[in-house]
Amino acid sequence: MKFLILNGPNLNLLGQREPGVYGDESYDTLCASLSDFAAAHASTADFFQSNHEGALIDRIHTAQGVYDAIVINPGAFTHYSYALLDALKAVSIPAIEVHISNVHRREEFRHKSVTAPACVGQICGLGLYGYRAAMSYFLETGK
Ligand code: CA2
Repeated sequence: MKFLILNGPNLNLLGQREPGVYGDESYDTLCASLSDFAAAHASTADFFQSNHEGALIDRIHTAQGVYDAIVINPGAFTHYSYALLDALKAVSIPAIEVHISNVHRREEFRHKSVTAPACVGQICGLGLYGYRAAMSYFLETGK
């Protein structure tokens, strides 16, 4: 399978701040381990992180016809970006939304995802393992 792993605002700071919430692994280490995981399953993964809504939307548009599955952590855009919702709906690539933290144990505004309705499902609270869990779903179900 060809995976596109998308990460939204501030996730480039992984491992540098708030380790109690987001762990101590860096963004680069996460990408390397997911790349290895994909390779171990005869698959590939491409990575894109941006702090800009439009850049994420552009990357989703150009993914059409190229990738089999999207794993996306939209960061705070999760809670209010109807533009990201529309972009995910505009492509026919199945997506899973991942949150590192358990958003339901946090502030009220994090309980609502406007982007999840465009996704097959949502994983939250499993730390960085959530990305692999999402990839495993696609690998095992083929959809
Ligand atoms: O739990 C998640 O993965 C979130 O998507 C992370 C977002 C937050 O706005 C969502 O409500 C839940 C924030 C990402 C911030 O990433 C940082 C990583 C390390 C240090 C500081 C911020």
